[in-house]
Amino acid sequence: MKKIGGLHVITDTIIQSRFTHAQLAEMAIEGGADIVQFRQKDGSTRELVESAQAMQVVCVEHGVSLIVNDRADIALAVGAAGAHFGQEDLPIAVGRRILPPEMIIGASARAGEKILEAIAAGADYIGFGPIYQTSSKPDAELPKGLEALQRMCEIAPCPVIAIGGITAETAYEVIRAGAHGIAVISAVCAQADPVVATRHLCSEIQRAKASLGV
Ligand code: TZP
Ligand code: MG
Repeated sequence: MKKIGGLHVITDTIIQSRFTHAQLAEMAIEGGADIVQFRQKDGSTRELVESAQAMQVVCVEHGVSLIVNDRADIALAVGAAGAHFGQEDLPIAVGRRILPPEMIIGASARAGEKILEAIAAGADYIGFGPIYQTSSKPDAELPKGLEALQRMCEIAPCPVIAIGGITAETAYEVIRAGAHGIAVISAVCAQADPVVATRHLCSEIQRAKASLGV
């Protein structure tokens, strides 16, 4: 069984420019993140490989999994633990065909039937959102809310990672709604101290899981 952690921190150098991807990964890991995800929508392939490679060095050093958003080639090139594909990215079945079976594949799914399709095609976990309003993804859909998340978690035969506008104030209710974990950008990358922010998120996730007895 592949380990899909409870806190995925997605590194972002657009919403903030104080830290590089690798520095953010280092701080997120120090704060307790289970998975860090490299996500960069522009820049040359050369630049992306270099940033992802620097993150992978940090991840290997600390025994934390790196997931690369969208780019199976970069995930393979740097020896990442997995890749995450959105609904406009590589189809999950194609990703599964070109990535080794031990690699984690995450799939964004917007609706119940998409979850089942993604799992049938080989996804190991589902990303669902945005749960709340987000300004980190300009083309994000309208917020789906906790009730939709709860329904998704009931349908999904796999871990569901909730995303979109989740903060330390809302992490508790998101996990209580049934999510296996959360993925965040601004709640870590845009905070004054990303290490402290990550720690706070971890403790809220743990508090929610303890309240559910899991
Ligand atoms: N996919 C759906 S919402 C989102 C992505 C990548 C952005 C999440 O960023 P934040 O800052 O945690 O709302
Ligand atoms: Mg994408």
